[in-house]
Amino acid sequence: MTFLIYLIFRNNCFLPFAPCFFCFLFCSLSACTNQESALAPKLFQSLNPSTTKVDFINQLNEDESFNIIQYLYYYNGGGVAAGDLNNDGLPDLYFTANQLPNKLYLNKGNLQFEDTTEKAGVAGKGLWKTGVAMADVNGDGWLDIYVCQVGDYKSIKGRNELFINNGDLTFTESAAAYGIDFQGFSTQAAFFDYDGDGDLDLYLLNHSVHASENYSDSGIRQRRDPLSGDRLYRNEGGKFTDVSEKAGIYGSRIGYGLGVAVGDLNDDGCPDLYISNDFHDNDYLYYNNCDGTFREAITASIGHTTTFSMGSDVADFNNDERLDLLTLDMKPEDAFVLKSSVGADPYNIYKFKLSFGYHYQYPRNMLQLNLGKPKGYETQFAEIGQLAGVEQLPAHFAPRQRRKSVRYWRPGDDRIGRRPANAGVANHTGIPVFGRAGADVWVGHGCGC
Ligand SMILES: [Ca+2]
Ligand SMILES: [Ca+2]
Ligand SMILES: [Ca+2]
Ligand SMILES: [Ca+2]
Repeated sequence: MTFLIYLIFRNNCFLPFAPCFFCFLFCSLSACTNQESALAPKLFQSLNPSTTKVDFINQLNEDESFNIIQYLYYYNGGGVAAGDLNNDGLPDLYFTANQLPNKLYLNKGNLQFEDTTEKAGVAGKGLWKTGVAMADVNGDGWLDIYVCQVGDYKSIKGRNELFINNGDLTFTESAAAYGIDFQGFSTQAAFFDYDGDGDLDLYLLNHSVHASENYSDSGIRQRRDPLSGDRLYRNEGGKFTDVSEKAGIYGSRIGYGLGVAVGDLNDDGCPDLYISNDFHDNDYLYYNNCDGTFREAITASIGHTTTFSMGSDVADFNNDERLDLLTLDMKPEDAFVLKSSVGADPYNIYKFKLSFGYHYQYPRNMLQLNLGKPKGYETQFAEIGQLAGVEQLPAHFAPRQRRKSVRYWRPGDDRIGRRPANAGVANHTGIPVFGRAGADVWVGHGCGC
C-alpha cells in the first residue's frame, strides 16, 4: 500500500484520480477498522433486568419544595455497594435511592438476583439517601450496611442508618446504638482502622450547600459546623466516638466533600486519607501520624489539584509500589460542551482565591504520581493527568484504578488493619479502593449533566 501511494505522488498523471483513490483508501481502511472492532471480543454484555431481576431505578420526583434550585446536589445520584452479605461466596447488591426505598438484591448465582429488601428490613427511612458502604462494623464476620443521608435541610429529614447483619439475611437498624446516626449533609462513609487496634473506625464524608458565609478566606476552615464538615469516629468497643477535633480533621462548612479514598500514601504502615472537596476549599490530604492524629498536608505534597473535586481513588497504577492518586473534575471532551459550560475561574477570581489562602486548583481530572518521600519532606506527587491522557472525559463522578484481578475484602481477612474495609463500596462520588498494585485506570460516568 505504501508503494502504491509513492507511485501516485511520483507520477503526476495519477493526480486527477487522487481524491477518488484517497476516498477509496479511507473507506477501505475504515471498513477494516470497523471489521476489526466488530471482531474484537466484547468484555461486557448488558443483561436485561427481566433476566437478572435487578430492576432498581433512582426515580426523582422534583417539586417546588425540593429541586436543583433548592439543593445543588439534587442530580448527584444515589449509591451502590457490593458485598457478600450471607457468606455464600457471591457478592450481593445494595442500592440507595435518593427519594424511594433502598433495594437489596441477593445473589442467587449465575447472575440471577432476588429482591429481598422487605424480608431483610433494609428499605430504610429518610427523605434523601446518598452513599452506602458495606463493612463488618461490629466485627462478627457478617457484613453490615451503612447508609448516608441528608437530614434536617429544608423539607428533608433523615439520619444516617446502620443495618447490622443478624446472620440470617435480616438486619437490625442500630445507628443510634453505635453512635453514628448523624444528621446532616452526609455523602459517603469509609470504614477503616486508623488507630491499628483491630476494629473499624469511621470517616464520615459530608458535603455542604452554598451560603454567604461560605465565601471567605480559608481561615473559616477551622470553624466547625453541625451539619457540614467531615467527622472521624473512633470505634470504642462498639460505640463510635467523634474524635475529629482531637485527631486534626477539619469540619467546616466549606468542606464540600464528594470523595474519600484511603491508603498508606507515605508507606509508613498507617492508613492515610484523601478527601475531594468541591468548589473553593482545598482537597484535604491527611497523613496518619500513627498516634491517633492526622496532619493535613496537601500543599506540602501536591503542587495543584482539581477544583470541583468529585470522586477520588488511591492505587498503584504504574507498579512502582507507591500508591498514586486519581481525582475527577468536570472538563468535558466535547468542544461544544466545553465552551458552553462553567470552567476555570477568570484570572482575577483565580488570583483572588489564592490571596485568600486556597491552593492552586484547575478544573480537570488529575493523576497524581507518587514520587516517594524525600528525607525531611512529605511524600511528593507529580500531576500527570494531561500526559497520561485522562484529564478530560464526558461527565464523570467516581474513578477506580483497578487491579486486573480484584481482591475483595472479606470478613475475617487479616489485611483489615492495612486496607479500607469497605467491601465493594460505591456512590456517585467517592469510591474507596481495594488493591494497591498494578492498577488500571477506570472512570465511571455520572449523570452527564
Ligand atoms: Ca457485622
Ligand atoms: Ca480502630
Ligand atoms: Ca501513612
Ligand atoms: Ca505508583
